[in-house]
Amino acid sequence: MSEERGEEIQNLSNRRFRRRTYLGGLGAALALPASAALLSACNRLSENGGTETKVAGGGISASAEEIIARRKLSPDDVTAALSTYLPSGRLDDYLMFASGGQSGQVLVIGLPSMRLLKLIAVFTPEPWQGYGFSDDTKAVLDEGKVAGRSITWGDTHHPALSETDGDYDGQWLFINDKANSRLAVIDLRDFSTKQIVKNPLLLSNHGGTFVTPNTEYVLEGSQYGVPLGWEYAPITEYKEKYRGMLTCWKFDRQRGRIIPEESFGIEVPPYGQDLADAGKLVSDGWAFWNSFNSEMATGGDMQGKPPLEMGASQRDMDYLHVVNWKKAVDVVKAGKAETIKGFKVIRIPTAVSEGILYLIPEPKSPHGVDVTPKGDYLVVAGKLDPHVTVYSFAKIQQAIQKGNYEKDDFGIPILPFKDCLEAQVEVGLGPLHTQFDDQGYAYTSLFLDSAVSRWSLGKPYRDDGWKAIEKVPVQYNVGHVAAVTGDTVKPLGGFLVALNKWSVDRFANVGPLLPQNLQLLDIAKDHKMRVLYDLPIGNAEPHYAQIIPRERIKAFETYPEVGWNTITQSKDPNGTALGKERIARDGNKVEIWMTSVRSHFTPDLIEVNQGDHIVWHITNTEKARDATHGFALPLYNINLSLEPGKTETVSFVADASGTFPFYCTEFCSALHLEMMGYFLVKPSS
Ligand code: CUK
Ligand code: CUA
Repeated sequence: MSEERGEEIQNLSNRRFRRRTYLGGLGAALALPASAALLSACNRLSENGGTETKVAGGGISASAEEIIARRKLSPDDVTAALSTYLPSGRLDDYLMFASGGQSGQVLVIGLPSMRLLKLIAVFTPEPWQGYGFSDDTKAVLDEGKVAGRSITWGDTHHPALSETDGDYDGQWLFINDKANSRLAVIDLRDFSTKQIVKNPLLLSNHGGTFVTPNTEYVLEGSQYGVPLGWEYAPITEYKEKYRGMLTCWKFDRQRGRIIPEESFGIEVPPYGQDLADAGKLVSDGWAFWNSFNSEMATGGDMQGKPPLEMGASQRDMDYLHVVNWKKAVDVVKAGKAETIKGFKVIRIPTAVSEGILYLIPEPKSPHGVDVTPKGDYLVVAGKLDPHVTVYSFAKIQQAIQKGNYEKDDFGIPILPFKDCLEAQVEVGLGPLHTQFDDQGYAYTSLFLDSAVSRWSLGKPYRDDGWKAIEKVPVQYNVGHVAAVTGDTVKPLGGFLVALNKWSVDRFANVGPLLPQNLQLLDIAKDHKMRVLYDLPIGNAEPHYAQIIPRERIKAFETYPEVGWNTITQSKDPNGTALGKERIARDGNKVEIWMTSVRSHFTPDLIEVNQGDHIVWHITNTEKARDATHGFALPLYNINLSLEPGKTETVSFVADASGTFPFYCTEFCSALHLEMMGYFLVKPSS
């Protein structure tokens, strides 16, 4: 840009900045609740001057006042907009990793702007990332096969960022697939999925993924009971044969992989285990799962029995499962686990005799259990009870020591409710999930009230005791809430996102299947909570999310070296440097080492015979940030993403003869359209 032109723009923007703003007199007239600082700043600006400003192009620019009037914005709308707006080029302070629900993906959303930054493909093939098209990513998806069958979707619920000392370290992300009891490992160096593990004994999970404070284990609780290994058993044998299982998956940080051989399960009754949380600090070594069907209802509504959900809501109490996972690790090491279908399982009697498993009554059909930042209390929210119930970890330990407990039908000790209870706080209708801030407040979603409750934790968090403070409506039917690092030992507060199930009237009508509504709330300490922004999610139902400060994520800008294998995160033996491209034939196997760089593929002309086995390596030799190429091959259903430095391999049989123009699918350069070549397959006869 010339200096002259630069100055011109500078002057223009100064003039615009000084322009009269709406708040000058309007504020007083409307008795704005907008902050006084904002008002006076705006007043100062307006005193300095400003009439309407001519802008380039000859039009009159609208003043802030005019925009507000034209768009019918209330003062609250204006402060909300100012709280979330990011000028182009300015970066969000936080990243939110939200589950992608039925899409089988993870959504990455910037806060406070609430802009969608990325979709991470996890359980579902995804063309933009070439996920499920290259040999390596196909192999990752194949790890998730169930009894040899490819599953092409996932129901992701609970993302878990890896933790060091109970706080997010920004290195790894885990997420569960509720539908098929699977887990995935995502590497945050490149935001891509590296591993899927299938639980060999279960078909559904829910209370996962949750990590232990140093990510030693990734926890996964089953939801719907089945015989372990899911072989057929008559429903009349539910109590005898059906079971739940709490699985501790060993995570090896060095290898960046879950190690199934070092993982194990703890057998539990078929009580419909639900959400979970790992203990931390004083409760490190323990983990907690709710359950909602201690009645062991099995439905049969057409056989004259109560419908399942009624059967499952008959008792006043269900059971919180209290698990000493550290002791369980020792018990497995001592050889006291059984092996079922190749997987180690601690059976119920062993879990009981070793002091690994306890139950505590909890109010009817609970959903979330959340451990407070110091690890000293557990907050359980019962969907059918307007209170949150707070258990003291110290009291639980005392009750265990005391030892005079009843047992359930499976011989598991039931600790007396009253002995473990610290407080109950009436927060509103349908409480589900709780997060925490840096002020000693807790935030609980209220599904039935469509609201978020802010309530205060008692000592040692706050002196005002356990009590409800305020509620703010959200739109509508909130499931989880996520606050900044809101489930760690150091919650930062400031923002909270309500992940709402229904959006009803919030967005333009796009037909009967409506988007979800993720709402950003300002929960700063100095004022009442308020909703700032609505983000429609139009591809699935997110459940849980976690929010981490942006600077904790140290992702690659480009891959570290040209010829990089993104699964091994090291040099790929088939990485190809410029000038080293080649095609080799060995019998009917044709191997291609190709490079891509703006704006060509080398080689750009390949001829093979019908029936040849093709092994095609492509290395993007670009070093510039964002210089991604794509690779599309028609008919053969191939689309790759080649980020700078990446090497991908795709293997297939050239079983269809013909003339196949391959091309780059990323608009990478002025000659992008010319970035193509021909793959000719000569008919065999
Ligand atoms: S569940 Cu979805 S709102 Cu899977 Cu965490 Cu509670
Ligand atoms: Cu490379 Cu377009």
